[in-house]
Amino acid sequence: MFLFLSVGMLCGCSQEPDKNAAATPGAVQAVATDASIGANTTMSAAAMQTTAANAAAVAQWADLLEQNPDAKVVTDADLLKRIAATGLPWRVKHKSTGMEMLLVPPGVFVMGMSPGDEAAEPVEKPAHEVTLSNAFYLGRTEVTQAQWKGAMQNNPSVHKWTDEGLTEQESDAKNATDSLPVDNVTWNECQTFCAKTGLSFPTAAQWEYACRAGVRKPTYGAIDDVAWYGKNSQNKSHPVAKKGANALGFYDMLGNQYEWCADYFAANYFEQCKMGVVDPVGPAQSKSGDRVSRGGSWDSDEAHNRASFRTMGSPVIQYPNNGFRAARNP
Ligand SMILES: [Ca+2]
Repeated sequence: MFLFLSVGMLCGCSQEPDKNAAATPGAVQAVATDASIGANTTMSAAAMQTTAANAAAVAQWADLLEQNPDAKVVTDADLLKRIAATGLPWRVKHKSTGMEMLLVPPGVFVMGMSPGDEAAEPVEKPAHEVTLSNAFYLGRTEVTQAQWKGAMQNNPSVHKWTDEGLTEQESDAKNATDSLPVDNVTWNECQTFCAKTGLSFPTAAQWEYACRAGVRKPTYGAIDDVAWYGKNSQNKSHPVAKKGANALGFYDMLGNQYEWCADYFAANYFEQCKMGVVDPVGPAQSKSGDRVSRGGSWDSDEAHNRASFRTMGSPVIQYPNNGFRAARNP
């Protein structure tokens, strides 16, 4: 079992920076508060002009599930208002993959270290204001093995366990692992998936905004309630959407699989952003082409399963603890 541990994977501990190296007394930190999160829900005239066209454009690639946000799912009242203000459909089903996607409204948030978060590492500092100008859609769950197989006709995942005691071959034959998140997929392979399906990676800023869903704490709920991580995962990934969702309705933003983002990784990138940034897309390049990965995983400890934690991986290496979540512009 778990042969993957010996075949070149980077486990959570080796993929991630040494958290013991994070103790940097006096490191520059911008103190962020919930009050600093913008609350402007007024749509500009230009935005109103394009909303109808955007809604029509959404119908080209997605089927409508629910037009208006459900207050039982979007539990943050401000975000609920912002979603409604876009005029765009809230919950849709991506036609080519069957993926359920939720609208994330434009807004302003504080990215990086949460106030008082002693686990924050230098790469999470300084916290800084980020404006996201445009609404976007994001997968309600990590990309599943079923969705991957449908688009790619293969399944590189190493996690194929079920509760039914099946062999891997039997499990494949019965599609018993379809609801597990895909893992062991390189950033480049995920890019191919996106190209085939008309989807994209979220930027790291979009990812963190969606993960926080208005929360300026390290996690959006008690860790055991919202995440499969080292202490509760039994050393494996789990079917998506079994833990509690965040205030936008997204599952497993923390834990289960790490999630690739679009951005190149640079350890000091937040220094460049500290005066505030609009629609950041990350540094222009990185040392080895490394890409950002977010959210922690089934094999990482609590300190890595935080909204601001960010790490990186090679775009050509498969990591059994790394999958992704797809995004799409309206
Ligand atoms: Ca995840």
